[in-house]
Formats: sequence, structure tokens, C-alpha cells
Amino acid sequence: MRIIKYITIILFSIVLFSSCKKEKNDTSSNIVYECPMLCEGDKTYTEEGSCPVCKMDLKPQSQEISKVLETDISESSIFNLTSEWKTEENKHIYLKDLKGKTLVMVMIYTTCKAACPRLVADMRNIEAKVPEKYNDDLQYVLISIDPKNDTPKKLKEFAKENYMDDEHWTFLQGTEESVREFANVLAVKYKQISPLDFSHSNIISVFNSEGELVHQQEGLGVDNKETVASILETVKN
Ligand SMILES: [Cu+2]
Repeated sequence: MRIIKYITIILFSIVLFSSCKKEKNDTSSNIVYECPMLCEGDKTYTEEGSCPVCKMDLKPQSQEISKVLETDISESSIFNLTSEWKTEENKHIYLKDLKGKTLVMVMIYTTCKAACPRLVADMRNIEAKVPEKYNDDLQYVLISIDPKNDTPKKLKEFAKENYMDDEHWTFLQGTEESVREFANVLAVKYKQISPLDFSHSNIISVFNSEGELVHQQEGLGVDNKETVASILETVKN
């Protein structure tokens, strides 16, 4: 009887010991998490959570996972954003529907009397410098920071008034949340200062056909030579 008791104790300790060991092995596999948009560069976290910059869920940093995504959408692509938008034609789209084209993006609102008319002029100047033959492979996208007022109908009117109603121009209305999320990705800051006015950054961003950021210009009426060069380089690739 005593022997059986001892054997039981020994067996029990072995099981206990090996399960402890297993647990230890699991935690020592060192999973680290990072922002899928790499908002903070190489910064990693030891626990799950959301990026303090763009608020997207942190993704485990693992070579296996990035390999899988490589064939589809890269981790730093804006096509990972799952928000739904409405175009000036009242069409529902996701950002990943723009995949395959070089994207030139800016955030504006249609009632702006100060900076936005100049930002729109900058977009048109850039567009004018890019040969027309590339228009099919390009999309110029204007995202409203005032989704409450900038309805598809308003955006369509604005597009027409500004001679931006060709196929290669797109205007987007999101929700307050999706606009804020996208602004964080573009590093655009904006703030409503009165019912009809926002203060905002003036940034034009260029993305390649995979939705990865390749260039940004900041300011109004700045020399757009580099931006045009980056568009041409991206669209030819
Ligand atoms: Cu403005």
C-alpha cells in the first residue's frame, strides 16, 4: 500500500513538474506586438492592445504572419483599415477597393475659406504636372474632415465647381471615427473650432498601389516637384 502511495506521489510530482515546465516554455516564446501601420516605427509591445497613435489593434510581430500577409496586404498598408466610405457618387467603398492605383490623398472640407481652397489648388497643380496617360493608374482622393456636412451630394457639387469630377478624382465621406482614424494614419491633425470651421494640417500624401505611404508634402503652395517625382516613380513601377 505504502509503495503505491509513493509511486502516486512521484507520478503526480512529475506531471506537475512537466506542466510547469511547459507553461514556462510558452511564456518564453516572447511574442511581441506592434502597430500594423508602424506608427511608432520599430516600437514593440509585450502585451496586446491598441496603437496610441492610430488606435488600430496591435498585431503580433512574427515572421510567419508577415510572410502570409506579404502575398495579400502588407502590414503598413492603409488597405488594412476596414472602415466603409461613401464617394461623391454615393457609392459605398472600402479603402482596399483603391488597391492597384497610385493614390494622392488630402484631407479637406468643402466650406473651408482659408487653407482648403489652396490645398485643392495644390492637388490640381500636381495633377496637371502628371502626364494624362497615367490617369488610369492614379486616383486623387479628397477625404472630408467634416463628414456631418460634406454629404456625397455636397462633395459632388464641390467636385464639379472645381473641375474635379473626372474618373481619377474621388471624394470620400466617412464617419467621425473613420475620419479620425485615417487622419491619424496620415499624421493629419484637425480640430473643429466653430460649427463651420476646422483648423487642420495641410498634408498631401502619396501611396503606392499596395497602399503603402511613399511621400508626403506639408504646407500650402509648396514646391511640388518632389511630390510629382514620387508619383511618377510610383506609377511607373
Ligand atoms: Cu481648410
